[in-house]
Amino acid sequence: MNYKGIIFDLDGVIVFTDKYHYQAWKTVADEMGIYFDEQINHRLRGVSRMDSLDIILERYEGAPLSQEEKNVIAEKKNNIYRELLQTMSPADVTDEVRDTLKELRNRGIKISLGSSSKNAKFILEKVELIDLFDAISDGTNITRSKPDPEVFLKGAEFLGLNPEDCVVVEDADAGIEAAVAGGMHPAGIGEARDYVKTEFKLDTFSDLLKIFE
Ligand code: B16
Ligand code: MG
Repeated sequence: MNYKGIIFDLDGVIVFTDKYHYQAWKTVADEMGIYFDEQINHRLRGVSRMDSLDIILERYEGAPLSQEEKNVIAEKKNNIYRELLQTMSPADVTDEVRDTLKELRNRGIKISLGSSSKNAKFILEKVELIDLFDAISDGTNITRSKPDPEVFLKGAEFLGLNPEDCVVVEDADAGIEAAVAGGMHPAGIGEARDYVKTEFKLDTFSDLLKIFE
């Protein structure tokens, strides 16, 4: 099969910002007296900011919060998170990832991002990868979170490709589900490698080159 495009999840695939999400949510949760640990943080992978807040608030024992109050909390978390992202640099991306992206481009494959994050562009700029992407589909152009396929369908559309001509690279099961729901071909890395619906199992990032030979 000759695939024409590839759509990458960001966190957990290209960069690893869970630790920053954790620190930022932890600061907010501590201030509100809400229990929060690494295990709960793990449930936030690939989940949108507001859905992440709802998961954290499952353990909140105060009076119900209005939408406006929730927005304030989410914005506070995001400000802390953005401060932490400021420390990112090209050294936060491995040579393997950078070289593989370049080689995919050399082979004429179109590359898009497909991330739930509204900070995706900022992160790609900080690590100096933005120029390797032909399109960016992220949290700023979607209304529904993974496992809904919207973010990946937009990615394919931005590349001018049909979904079935695209491979999606994901580290979260919900992202694999989203790729399948969108009619794309999921490649799983990390935890998603062995998910039941993963079509291509990646032991390492550069294994992607085998799909595009
Ligand atoms: P933001 P991905 C996701 O990115 C993260 O995995 C998830 O933990 C985060 O809550 C979400 O982005 C929204 O991020 O607050 O920056 O908009 O894995 O889809 O690249
Ligand atoms: Mg991810």
